[in-house]
Amino acid sequence: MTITEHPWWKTATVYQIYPASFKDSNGDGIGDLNGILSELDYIKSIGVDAIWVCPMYDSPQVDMGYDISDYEKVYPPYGTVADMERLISACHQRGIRILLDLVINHTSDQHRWFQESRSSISNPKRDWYIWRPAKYDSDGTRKPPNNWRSFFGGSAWQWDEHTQEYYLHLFCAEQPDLNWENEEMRHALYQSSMRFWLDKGVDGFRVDTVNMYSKVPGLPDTPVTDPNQEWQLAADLFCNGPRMHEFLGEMNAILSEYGAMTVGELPFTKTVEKVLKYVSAEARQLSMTFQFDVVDTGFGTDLKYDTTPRAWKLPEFKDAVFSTQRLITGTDAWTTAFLENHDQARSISRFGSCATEELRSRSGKMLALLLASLSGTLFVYQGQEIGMTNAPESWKIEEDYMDIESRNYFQYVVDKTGNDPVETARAKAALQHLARDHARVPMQWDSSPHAGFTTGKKPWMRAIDNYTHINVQNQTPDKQSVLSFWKQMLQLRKAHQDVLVHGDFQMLDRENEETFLFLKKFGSQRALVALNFTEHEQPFEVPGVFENGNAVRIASNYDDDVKGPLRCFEGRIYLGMAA
Ligand code: ISL
Ligand code: CA
Repeated sequence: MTITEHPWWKTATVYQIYPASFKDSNGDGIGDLNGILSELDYIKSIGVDAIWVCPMYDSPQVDMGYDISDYEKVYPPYGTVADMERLISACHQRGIRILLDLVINHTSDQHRWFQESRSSISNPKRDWYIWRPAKYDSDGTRKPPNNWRSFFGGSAWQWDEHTQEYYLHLFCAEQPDLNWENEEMRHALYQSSMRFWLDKGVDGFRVDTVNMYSKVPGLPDTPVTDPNQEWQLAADLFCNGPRMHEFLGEMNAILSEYGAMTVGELPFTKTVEKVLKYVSAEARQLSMTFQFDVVDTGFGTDLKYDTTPRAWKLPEFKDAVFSTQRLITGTDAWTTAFLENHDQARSISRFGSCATEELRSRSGKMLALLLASLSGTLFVYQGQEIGMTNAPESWKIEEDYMDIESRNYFQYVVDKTGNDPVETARAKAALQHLARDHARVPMQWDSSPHAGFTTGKKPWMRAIDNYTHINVQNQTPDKQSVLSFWKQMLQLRKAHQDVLVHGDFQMLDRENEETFLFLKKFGSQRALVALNFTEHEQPFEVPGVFENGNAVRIASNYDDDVKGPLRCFEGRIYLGMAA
């Protein structure tokens, strides 16, 4: 099959699993592969086609497994390679495809390649990572080679006493960046990280930070955008570098031997022309990418958490959706739809409301309806299907938040402001709204202690107390639950896949700050989607987009088919033919 005919992944819904927090099978408080295996029938029952398992490789877990010390081993608390083989075949038996997370911009500093690389300047693997001599100030103070900031705060360079040079780490110091300029490294990496698992039958990869492998030659300073900070965000210099497409071409040659699909994470890439170079079928680079436009809504411009809760207006959100949807209009490219993953706070807390149980359920269904009607491959994150929420304000950053990004940011604000109460309270509010931690809590299975995630005494991360009423066991038999609604929406999406999955997106009410109306078009088919993003009734009339004004309401998060105003967080889909 050529890539331009319909491969399986275009109409697929992918369910993302965070191994540490999905299900603990042996009571040690850490989720594991056998836990995933035990819930495959549940996953199948949602109506998804594939799972994406976040890194389950051996790792010191400084960044929750995105710091890999051995691509060919499993982190022992999660299980073994044999458990992975069982999981792969159990998925396939059920007709579920399985994607792994490909993290190859960096390894852990505990990977044997880095251990060798740092052992001496003349080691054959020295050049497998990015080493540079120090710079010195006029007064002789040692300085890193450039002014780049790491994503987790501080300089992106770490001084190595032993060999008296710096190495580059775009993420934490325990995640040294691989040197993709070194061909020998690249081929060893493809073998260990890709072929090893493709040979075991995995169906593809979610590719971590896929646009950072090629950096601008010479690694120059970036212009100072924030004079108050010593280290600057240098995304333009380490994203989408000159050799990116050559490297992806090499990878694609291997991936296509196996017919594997890829979904690459594409941060800091906003222009359509740049994105298309990664996702057009003809370019043969990646099957699709994750654009950050939608999930970045409300983030601080320089530092993600330098913001306040809900610092966005609906037109911005709509523009962000449009920028990802438009990728497929008049092109041979493909796109994705998602509102959550392990790096994002919960979508109901960000874009809906959890002020009451009624609002949580209503807005959660409205967001499900939105996602089900967007074009591209749909990704659902564990817990999203039951409408899980952010952790409450009572949680303490220092005790209950576990993520290195959250903790480092909070410490940065404390240090920078001398523990100013107003500034630290603002930082806390931003984290309560946007931290990655909210997605990483234990999955809420039932109302038993720790949400039924573990039979042990203590999960690695605290469960959110609302598990007593928000859980899989409650929602499964309840026809009105968020879970039941998700199941209906995924079926509906399949039943109308031409217009819902493949259709062209047209925005209808960009300036409106309360409602979101858009049209999906496929041939002469039309689907109108109307969403109320507020608790209050909003005026609405079906616009004149349908032939003879004939349209059938095919979905809503309210039972009765009312034509007039949109009620509290109401969402509707109407189907008809073009006027
Ligand atoms: O960090 C960012 C902004 O704050 C993003 O732009 C970042 O590039 C992106 O989220 C990368 O995330 C991935 O790689 C990280 C890991 O911590 C994340 O969990 C993973 O999804 C490092 O491997
Ligand atoms: Ca376990």
